[in-house]
Amino acid sequence: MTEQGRCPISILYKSSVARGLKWQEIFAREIPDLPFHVWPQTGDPAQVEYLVAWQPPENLAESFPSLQVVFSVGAGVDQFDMSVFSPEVKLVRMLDPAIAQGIVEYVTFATLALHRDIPAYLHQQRMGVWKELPWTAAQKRRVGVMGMGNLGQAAIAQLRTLGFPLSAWSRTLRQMDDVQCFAGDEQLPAFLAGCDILVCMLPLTEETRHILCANTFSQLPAGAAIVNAGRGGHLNEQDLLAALASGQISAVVLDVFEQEPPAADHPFWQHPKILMTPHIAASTQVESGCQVLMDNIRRHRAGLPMHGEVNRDAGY
Ligand code: NDP
Ligand code: OXD
Repeated sequence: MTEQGRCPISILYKSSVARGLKWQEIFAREIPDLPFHVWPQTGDPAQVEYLVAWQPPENLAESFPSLQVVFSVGAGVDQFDMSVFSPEVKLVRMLDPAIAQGIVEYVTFATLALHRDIPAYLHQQRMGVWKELPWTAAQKRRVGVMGMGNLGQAAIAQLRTLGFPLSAWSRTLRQMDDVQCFAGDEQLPAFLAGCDILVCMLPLTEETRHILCANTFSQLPAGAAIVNAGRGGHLNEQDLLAALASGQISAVVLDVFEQEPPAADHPFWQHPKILMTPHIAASTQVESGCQVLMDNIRRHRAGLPMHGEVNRDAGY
């Protein structure tokens, strides 16, 4: 990796130490001349050109003057305060195929759970009630996905095999076979009006914070259901409780929360219309994530664009 006459360079990893040590082993095997340090070990800070982190260390610019790229260990980058990165530093999100696989599984599970009234049946089970609820064919259950990026599109491709009529919404207009596509704020009402199940697969940005709010719920068909596997910040929790109480929203599956874990007395824990999971929809895997990172570093060294470069103006 080192070129003649160039100062030595290194990578600094700052996240779960156990995972970092595994990545270090893979780098030592596959790119032995690129030192890989696991925080709090940093080696010579002046040599750190690549940072792999969930949360970067403080005083980034002063501490690591040669920094060129910050890689998120996850698909999301909302945890980063982008103002701390100098404009020349590139920011890259993780496009691990294992994350896409996890999201495909989770969105399929959650959509089917809502389609087949599983939250209501779980409640009935706890109450000792044996009662059949009305059944709706998948062909009559309209599913809409907010976010048509790497993960939204992967989820849609799987949902298509189950026969649901599909629509999707993004910032710029996208196209996918057999999917009715909408874009931008202007087309949001038309998109929402056709979603019996709404799946949020958006990144969290200033524009998407609290997008799952009373105004959005009121534009869905009465009794619609929601999956949130994006970020907790997408959901206005008080508005959701009110919409569940009124029946405007019938049930939800939530993987992400404003505060994780929610406080012990949070009303979501015991709510009969809420199915909760502890932010497990998908996560970066050691082998595949490391391959994606190594590929991107090679691309950067070769002057090529990296996969997953973040548009800082858009915030994702
Ligand atoms: P991408 O950047 O690939 O795609 C984002 C999509 O959202 C794009 O289609 C984009 O539109 C759309 N979008 C962004 N802003 C807006 C807006 N204001 N209005 C309408 N559409 C908008 O992201 P990924 O698919 O890789 O990931 C999405 C998110 O999933 C992550 O940011 C993360 O928060 C979450 N996630 C959750 C996990 C979990 O375990 N629960 C695991 C991994 C990720 P356009 O196509 O026009 O750019
Ligand atoms: C991610 C996540 O962003 O796990 O990768 O949420």
